[in-house]
Amino acid sequence: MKYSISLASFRKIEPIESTLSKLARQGYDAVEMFGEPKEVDIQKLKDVLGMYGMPVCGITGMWGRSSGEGWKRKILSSDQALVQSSIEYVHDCVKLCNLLDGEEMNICLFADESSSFFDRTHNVFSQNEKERLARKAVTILAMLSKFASDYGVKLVLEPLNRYSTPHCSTAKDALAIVRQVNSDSLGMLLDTFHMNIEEDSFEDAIRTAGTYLKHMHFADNNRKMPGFGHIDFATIVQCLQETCYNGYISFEPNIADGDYEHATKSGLDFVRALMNGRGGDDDGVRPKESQPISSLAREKA
Ligand SMILES: [Mn+2]
Repeated sequence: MKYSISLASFRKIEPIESTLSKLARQGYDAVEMFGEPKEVDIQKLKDVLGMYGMPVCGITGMWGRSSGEGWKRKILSSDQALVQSSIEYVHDCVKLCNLLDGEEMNICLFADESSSFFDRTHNVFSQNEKERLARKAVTILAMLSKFASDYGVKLVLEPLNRYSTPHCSTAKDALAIVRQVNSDSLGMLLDTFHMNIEEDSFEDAIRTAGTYLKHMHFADNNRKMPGFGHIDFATIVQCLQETCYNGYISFEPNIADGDYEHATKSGLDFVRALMNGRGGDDDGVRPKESQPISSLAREKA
């Protein structure tokens, strides 16, 4: 299994050089570069990646609220100008991916907030509207995957969750679109954080994606590194092994400050141990961030 981590997790707290200098010693095979092509000095980036011997596995699309520009990255907008700029955004990321020798970029499907007015908490969203937008997604993704294929890049459709976009939030939603596009250059990405909110079962979602599953994002239910929350990664890892998944496990944690080296190292070690058939809850491998406040309180009491 190959392990990667998303540089998007660190971009607000420090320069890429600092992140790579810390991660280079931790055992990651690659990094995901964040998709902000207009902010990147490619030669400088290639130099620093080369200095730390860190390959790029792909580009993390900065969709939705993950970016200040995210509001205009809406492939399913009813505003044609926004659709066009979203298409150009993907083109620019695909070119960046190619220049960095990466293999893939994730696509998330956003539409206009106003046209998708719905009850986020309960995910009440009409099936008709969902199908209408899925048809639109198929047309655009067919064009984008052809473009990506010309650059030797694969697109991977990533379901998110109801709080960011309702248009593609489960493996089933993504599979319906990917099947219709029917291109070798379009696969699927499943993200454990989103799966935890939307899927009936981690295993069913992974089996639904089947051979279309080309990339995995790993974060715990609280979006910390795996092992720092309550997602059952042992079951997920076992299912990935049973389905002969051979893409990257790419970590996508929320990182709050520069003091993250324990988390990024022990989260990776935790998943690696599960892959190697160790690391159950009873053998002490599960990482600890610090002693939980509740147990300190109990000791004092
Ligand atoms: Mn993700």
